[in-house]
Amino acid sequence: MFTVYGFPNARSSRVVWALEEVGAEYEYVYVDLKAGAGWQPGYLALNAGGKVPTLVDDEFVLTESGAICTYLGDRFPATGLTPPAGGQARARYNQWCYFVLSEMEQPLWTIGKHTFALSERWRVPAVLDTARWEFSVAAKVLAEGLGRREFIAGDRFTAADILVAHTLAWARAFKLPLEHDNLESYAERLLARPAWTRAREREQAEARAESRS
Ligand SMILES: N[C@@H](CCC(=O)N[C@@H](CS)C(=O)NCC(=O)O)C(=O)O
Repeated sequence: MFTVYGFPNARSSRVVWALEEVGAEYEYVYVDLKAGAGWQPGYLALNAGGKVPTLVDDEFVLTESGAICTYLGDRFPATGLTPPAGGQARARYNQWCYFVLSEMEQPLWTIGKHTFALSERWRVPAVLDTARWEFSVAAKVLAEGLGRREFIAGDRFTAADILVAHTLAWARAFKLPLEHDNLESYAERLLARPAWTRAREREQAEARAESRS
């Protein structure tokens, strides 16, 4: 049985999406980041950064959303969520996972941190234009890499699509233009997947349940 620790609209949504795609049963533990639940000693013992997501698979504890999505794909090989390790398809999959987390998510999250996530005393508005430009450069690389294909890392849906589409969903939420028609239609298509809808509903329902208790 898997347990995922999360908070709605955070990077835990990627993991819940992956769990829904592979059809795994899982328990969801709501970590109220706004109330400082990430910094409680019990949670810090699982995730030293006090962040979500964390996945627990029996005794095995794993952090980092990209690593968790890849782990889930490898645990359920028949789903094809990750290409088999050792081949070129897996190398291509890795390429896009690393690209989206280092080149796209970073400028985006810089914008997020310096507009709403950090407390006001740590915000530096002067970085925003640079971060927007960096995001636009990365979006061009992604658009060229995607071309007319349906999925980012080959001819089938993989966890790389989860990481990319979730990042594009954040960009839309931050009102950043994706600037490329193929990225717009990719985001539209991927974010219409039933597993993504179920993941969002599950996280919202868990948060509502927690606020009532
Ligand atoms: N690189 C980590 C980043 C995790 C992360 O920053 N999570 C945010 C929510 S999206 C968080 O928990 N923030 C709480 C905090 O920084 O105190 C991953 O991808 O899992």
